[in-house]
Amino acid sequence: MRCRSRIWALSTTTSTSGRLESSGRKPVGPGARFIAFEGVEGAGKSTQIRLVADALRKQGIEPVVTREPGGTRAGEAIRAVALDRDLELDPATELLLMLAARSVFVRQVVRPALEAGRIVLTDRYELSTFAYQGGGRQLPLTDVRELNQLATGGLRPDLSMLLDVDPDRGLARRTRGARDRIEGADLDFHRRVAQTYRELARAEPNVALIDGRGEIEQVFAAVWEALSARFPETFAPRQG
Ligand code: Z5A
Repeated sequence: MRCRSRIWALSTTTSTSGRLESSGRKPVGPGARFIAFEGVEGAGKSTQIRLVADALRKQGIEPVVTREPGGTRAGEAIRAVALDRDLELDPATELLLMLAARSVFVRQVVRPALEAGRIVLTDRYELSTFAYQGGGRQLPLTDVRELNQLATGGLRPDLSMLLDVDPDRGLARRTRGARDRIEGADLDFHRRVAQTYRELARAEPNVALIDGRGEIEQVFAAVWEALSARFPETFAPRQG
């Protein structure tokens, strides 16, 4: 089992309310929130992001909905390479591709949106890298974190919603066609990813662990409750 101290290593926190201002970058706008949705394949991230975005729109708030790897033209091009099942990529190359996509994503999408006071909902961010390339591919987490720090400039989500489902259940939910390069890895890989996510949920700050096994509406209620517990001014508690 991966030891907790490795998970903690180099864990610095710079959420939107943190060091952005003190590091000399433009301050984030009022109301800015950076929220990541995380979990194994089929955990329900895209579904829950759609529901949260719809609920925000009903409150008159238009969130920035995006994903990783991707979210920018360069990032989508990198995604196509990273997930191409006809390519043989070693773990370090895979890591560097994910982080190249993140670097441009942070600079072109996330920071400008936060500076404009927007809510950013992203399908995956740095916990994916810790779980997939650290846990799944078994690259040293200290290296993964150090390189991630370079890619993000230290920008961390205000909250990561970790939708917890067993990988078997997640993979069984999939409805798309052929598996991509990472989806196609063996079940042990996906189990290591899920296990690392659970360890991260215990060790990292600002992670909400959500039971993703229930019906979609049930999971959404838990997601919204976690968001409104943390940001009641933005995610109004639901009635009834
Ligand atoms: N990756 C990485 O290795 N390192 C990194 O740093 C980053 C990414 C950033 C990107 O895949 C791949 O990149 C991913 C990790 C790797 N590879 N894997 N495996 P992605 O994020 O684009 O796609 P995904 O997450 O792997 O798969 P997904 O299918 O999009 O998962 P999802 O968004 O969590 O699920 P969903 O689309 O919301 O739901 C899937 C189906 O389940 C759909 O039919 C839903 O209607 C259904 N569903 C959703 N919720 C429920 C519930 N609660 N009950 C029943 N059915 C449900």
